[in-house]
Amino acid sequence: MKAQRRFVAQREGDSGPRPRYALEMPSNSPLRIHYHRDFDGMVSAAVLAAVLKELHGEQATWESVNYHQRDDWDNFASGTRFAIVDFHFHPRAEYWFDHHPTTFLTPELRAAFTPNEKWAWDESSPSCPPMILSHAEKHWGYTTPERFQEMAYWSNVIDAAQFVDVEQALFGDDAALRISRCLAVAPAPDWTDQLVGAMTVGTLEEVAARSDVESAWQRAARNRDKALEHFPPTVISVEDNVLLYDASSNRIRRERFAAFFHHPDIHYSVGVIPTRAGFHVTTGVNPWNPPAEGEVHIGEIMEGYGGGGHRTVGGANPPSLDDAMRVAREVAAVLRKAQRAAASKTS
Ligand SMILES: [Mn+2]
Repeated sequence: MKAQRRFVAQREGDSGPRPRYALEMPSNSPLRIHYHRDFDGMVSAAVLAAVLKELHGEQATWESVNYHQRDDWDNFASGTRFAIVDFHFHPRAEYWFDHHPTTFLTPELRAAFTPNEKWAWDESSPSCPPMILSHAEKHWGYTTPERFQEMAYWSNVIDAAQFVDVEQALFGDDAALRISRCLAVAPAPDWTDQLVGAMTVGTLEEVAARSDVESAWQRAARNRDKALEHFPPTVISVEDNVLLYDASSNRIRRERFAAFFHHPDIHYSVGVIPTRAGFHVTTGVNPWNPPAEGEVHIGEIMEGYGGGGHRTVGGANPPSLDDAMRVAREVAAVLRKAQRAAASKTS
């Protein structure tokens, strides 16, 4: 890709390389890996950095990406050599790996992607690191060390919420789970960059044993306990295996699986939570007690409210709190109706 661009630039120019192009494509600047700031994104960055160093002597740097950087995506990282992992496709990315179905921001970007030696996309992968490792083995002759196999395993568990039970999801103290929980209380925005650096050379146990990780974990665990205490008063109703809650107050601490911890018998939860800009309706199947009958596609239901998602989890951002509560009630009603219909069929 880099070589092609130079070739085009020289043909377009009247004679010799154009300064504009030299600025856009600096050949010997370090590669910067931009990664999604969550556990599997961090592991993805560490894996790619370590692989490229081992195979090519590439001295990459890394920095997390934020969703707001999508706003000017065409000019993202302009004039730099970069890779993107576990985040949106960019045609100027020298290396790109992602597993998100929503990775292409426009149809033009979708059309610009074809799998190649340095780009891969697999929607069926539960997380991003296993994709990078299998790509590196297949295309680049890499041999995956045990510590990266372990990180890839935990990336799948965490990113696809494949926890054995709600207790592991909330209280699991494996090194990967401690690191992942810490991210909610990161002491500084560039803290994850430091942890990625630690992951390029150490095991999960070694990263989790850092004193900054240990003290963040203590704080995160206290927050979890408070959030679990805060949940019961937010519950509006539990009917037909569907729980509806209102956690819109920003004085309430939230924990992703609190509904299933307090009500392990339910099949679905529907709730309203605050966001930075407004309110979010979040809907999900209980991963540890999915409905045997009457299953519906949550993402499709949420699309009807301007949102989206997958079969088992989805959300929408209605314009006001009143709208968010109305949407949550309607979604709960749809789920309850499907549950009642299934129950009457089987009885
Ligand atoms: Mn991710």
